[in-house]
Amino acid sequence: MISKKVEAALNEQIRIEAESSQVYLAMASWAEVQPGIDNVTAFFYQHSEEERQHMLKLVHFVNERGGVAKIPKLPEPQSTFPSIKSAFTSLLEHEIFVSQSINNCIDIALEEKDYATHNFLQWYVAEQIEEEALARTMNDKLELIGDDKSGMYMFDRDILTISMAPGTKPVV
Ligand code: OFO
Repeated sequence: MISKKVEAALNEQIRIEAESSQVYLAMASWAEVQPGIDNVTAFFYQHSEEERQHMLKLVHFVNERGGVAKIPKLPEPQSTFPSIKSAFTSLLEHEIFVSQSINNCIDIALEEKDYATHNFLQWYVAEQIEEEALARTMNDKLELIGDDKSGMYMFDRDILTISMAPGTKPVV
């Protein structure tokens, strides 16, 4: 059984995971109408889908542990980006924010001596380490590429492979 405090923290995390899914869906839709970045588009769609799975995992956990999961209302996400680099910078910043929010949930679980929730959240800790690392790799590569069109061509060609490299996680 989870306490009201843990329930509230996990419901806030449900909102954040749902928002992440929306934010990346908006990036995917924006990317889809930009020329020549089909794999970047696929990456954002897959990432959005993953975030939805993260949300669902929390919904089931809260309900199974005697709480009530809340399905949140979401604000409209940013729908246009000045560049591919700026979309990936937002992605990295967003992942850092999500990691902090997971840490906050863990602090509350420990305060409440809720070791089951603490254990459950370790999956999210590992996930965030991988996602932050992946987002940093993407940003570093885009920094190097700058305005070079052939570099961008290769970035799009390789993005799905990069996202499955050792030390990062598969995006499918
Ligand atoms: Fe939910 O994994 Fe990142 O944000």
